[in-house]
Amino acid sequence: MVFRKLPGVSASGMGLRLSQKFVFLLFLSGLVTLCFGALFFLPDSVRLKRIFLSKTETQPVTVGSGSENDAREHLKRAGKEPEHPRGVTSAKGETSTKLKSLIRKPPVSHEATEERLAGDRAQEDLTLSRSRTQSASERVTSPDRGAGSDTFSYKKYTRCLLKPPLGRDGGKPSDPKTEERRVKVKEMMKFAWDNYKLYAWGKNELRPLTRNGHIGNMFGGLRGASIIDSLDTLYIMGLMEEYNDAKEWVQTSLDLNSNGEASLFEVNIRYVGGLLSAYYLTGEELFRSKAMELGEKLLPAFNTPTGIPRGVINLGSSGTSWSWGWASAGSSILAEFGTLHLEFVHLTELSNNPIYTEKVMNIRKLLNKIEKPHGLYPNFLSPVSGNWVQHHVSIGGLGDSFYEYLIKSYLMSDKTDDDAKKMYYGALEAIEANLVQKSTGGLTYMAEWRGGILDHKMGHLACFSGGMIGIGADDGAPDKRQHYLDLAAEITHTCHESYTRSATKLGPEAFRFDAGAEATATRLSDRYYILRPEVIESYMYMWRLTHDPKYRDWGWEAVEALEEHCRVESGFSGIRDVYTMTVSHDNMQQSFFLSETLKYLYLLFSDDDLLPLEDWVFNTEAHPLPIIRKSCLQDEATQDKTVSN
Ligand code: DMJ
Repeated sequence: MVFRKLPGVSASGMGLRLSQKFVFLLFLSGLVTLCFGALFFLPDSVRLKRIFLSKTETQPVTVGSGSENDAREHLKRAGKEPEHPRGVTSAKGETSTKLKSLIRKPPVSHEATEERLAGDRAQEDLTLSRSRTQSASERVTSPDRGAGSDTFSYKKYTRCLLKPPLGRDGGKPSDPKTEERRVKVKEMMKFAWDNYKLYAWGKNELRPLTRNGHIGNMFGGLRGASIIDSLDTLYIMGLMEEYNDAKEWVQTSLDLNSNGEASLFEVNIRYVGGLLSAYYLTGEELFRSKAMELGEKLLPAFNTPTGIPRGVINLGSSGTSWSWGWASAGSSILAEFGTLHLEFVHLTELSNNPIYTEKVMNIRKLLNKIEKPHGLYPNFLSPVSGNWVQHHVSIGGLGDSFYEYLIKSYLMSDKTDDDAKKMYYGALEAIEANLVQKSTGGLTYMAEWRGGILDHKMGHLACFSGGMIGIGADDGAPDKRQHYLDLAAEITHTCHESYTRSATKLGPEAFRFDAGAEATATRLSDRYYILRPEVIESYMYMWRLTHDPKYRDWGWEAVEALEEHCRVESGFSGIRDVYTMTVSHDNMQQSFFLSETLKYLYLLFSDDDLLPLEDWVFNTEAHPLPIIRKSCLQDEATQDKTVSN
């Protein structure tokens, strides 16, 4: 017998019409969604919530000291000496010899490339012209340097630069004294690198006194932080043998399949930033694909009710995320979720996947909308409710690079990102009205704000703000340009004072302007220096903006102090007390020393055409990223398509 289906009648024979069944199913799925959605609004302590939701949405788990600056800040507040975080995770696989033999290429000689370029350059004007046929930047980043590059993304970016990334002669300054200083900085980099290679290869950082490697717990199971952080520094310094070793390590040993718990912020600024900038400088596809792979692993951190990411993420397949255990009420940190924009926008550029930009734009939208006390941005925000958790405002630790990324987002967008511009100048206005102070001795400084009460202290981390205010001086109200340049110079001067007022001529972690103190640390726990870059970073920007020779002299003072007090037999080490000449070393060569401190010093003693600011913005770990010239990039894409057709 053949059963014929009657229209509108269920084949199951339950007697329900198809349309009724559809309505019923719709109702059922609505009910399930509603119940599940309601879980988000339950307090974190409710057991039901913990059963149904992954760690991502439940209460934060303490993971010890968190992101580098914040953890230190936290420890300081607790009145403890900073301790370098320790963590144990599984060791990564060794380089296979087979793979090695496949990728080993003769090292590219920086000098040879430079020589060839010098010949090319004689025939052309290397000023602002961008040639359609073969641009200056394309010649600088020649195929020798970019073997295996993804020609489409890479070429279109390099063609849209106004100047060759490495300048006429690798940025070699014309006056011999400056060149001598630059050579010295390059020697410091080689010394730091060689010792890392000898004693800590593949680990995250070098312990120069005990001559071993440090892994820490900031990067989950990721390894080689010093290698990734050094790639671009080695490249711009022309340390090509070292650069090639680093590149080979990335190819053979950088294992992104780690299962550890990492700081979203630190992985982003050091690893994603380092890989992106290595890609943009060299055109090596390897760096691009590693950056993309890692970027994707960071996305689950944004799975919160507001889209504000949590601070700690498991890089394994679970993708669970947590807030730092020490961050009040499971909050996320302004300087962490506010320091993703530059890298994420570039991840979208290179992948054509809008998701990265959408994630950071969502953060931007929320911050723009939310009410701000006196126009200020507090450091702690709940990723669940989207509200501020505390009213602590700081341009130093916990807040710092959020402000930096606002102005740099604007600059990196070729000055088209008006929201970033508005937010930056709005924030700066509020900072000036509430935080900027003049000491009795006439020093300008940025105090911290605790719900309306000023704490007259400035962290070393806050010293980046001289450079930040400097690079933003041109784009605020036209009548404020000089005012911003003056403010930038004053802050940089104050930070220099914090160095000159110490016995070692290195600056403390935090200095105060109360109880008779003027740019000096009063607490024992604030007296350390861990090879931080911020003061030198501001010297570099102020030099580029003003060409006042004092900034180069101040940078040289820092070099001499680093050599005298931080250089040990097997690398560079931080010191525990900048006020005593019998120094005690902390046995740690931070990866940011290679990525930032030495790079900024090198740039300070180079001509301005080495990584010109017209073309590049530096992420907060000093990794250069190119300005995105949308219309040029579109033209290039059309042109590339026409050619390939
Ligand atoms: C770096 O990792 C970055 O500059 C970050 O924004 C702040 N702290 C360190 C250097 O001090």
